[in-house]
Amino acid sequence: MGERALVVIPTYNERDNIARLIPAVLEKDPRLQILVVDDASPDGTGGLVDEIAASDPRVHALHRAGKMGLGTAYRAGFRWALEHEYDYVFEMDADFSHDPAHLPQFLEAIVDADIVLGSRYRRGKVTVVNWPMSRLLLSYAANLYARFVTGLPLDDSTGGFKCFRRSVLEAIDLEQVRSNGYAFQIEMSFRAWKKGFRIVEIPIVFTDRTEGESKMSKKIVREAVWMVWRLRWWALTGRI
Ligand SMILES: Nc1nc2c(ncn2[C@@H]2O[C@H](COP(=O)(O)OP(=O)(O)OP(=O)(O)O)[C@@H](O)[C@H]2O)c(=O)[nH]1
Ligand SMILES: [Mg+2]
Repeated sequence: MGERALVVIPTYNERDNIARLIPAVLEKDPRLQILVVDDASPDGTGGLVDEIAASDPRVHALHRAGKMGLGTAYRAGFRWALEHEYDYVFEMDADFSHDPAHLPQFLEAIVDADIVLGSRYRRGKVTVVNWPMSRLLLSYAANLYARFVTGLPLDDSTGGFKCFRRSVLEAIDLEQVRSNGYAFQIEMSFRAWKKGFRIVEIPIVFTDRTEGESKMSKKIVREAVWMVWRLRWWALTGRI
């Protein structure tokens, strides 16, 4: 049997986006399949994905009872991917900030890596489109801060467009992963880095969402501010 890759896409009220995104992803490579993890979106995203999944065996849906955050959605998706024997597992947003055109580049890079990260700040070059300056500065500063506190040698540790080799997800105890917002991205990469996995960053062009609403909150930022110190402490005390 050939290689298979699962693109895990968490959704909350992304009805219009997901209907366009699914075909755009699937056409990029025959190895790609999709798992949408929907948190009972009030706009009916989950039902729409069920309809698409019913007629396309490459599309799958996982339904959760209510909005429980990005980190737990990904962990549920990762477990599903491991149970169903996928070789590679992607994280991807539903809002077209992550351009499906980059998917083949990830599949190429993962051949020589354990994790491939889509980087918005590769070697100091910013490839973000349409963000207000305030948001760009916050994100860029958050990355400098995370690198300073944790030592994780990445240009973009908070980005959410990534690809994991199956063995990475098997090696990380997903029950132990604590963060749920942007910190989730840092925590996954940090745990993998500490275990000696090879992380490669490829440049991506990140475009701000044009449809649907943002779920970014102060709570998510606050979590990340504290979480990096916790990660550093856990590594120092041998828990990671
Ligand atoms: N299942 C699930 N998905 C979520 C949750 N929160 C956010 N998402 C999805 O996660 C992805 C990223 O969320 P976004 O709202 O785009 O977050 P962001 O990219 O930081 O912010 P904006 O693009 O500015 O809105 C999107 O596909 C969301 O629909 C959640 O609690 N549960
Ligand atoms: Mg977004």
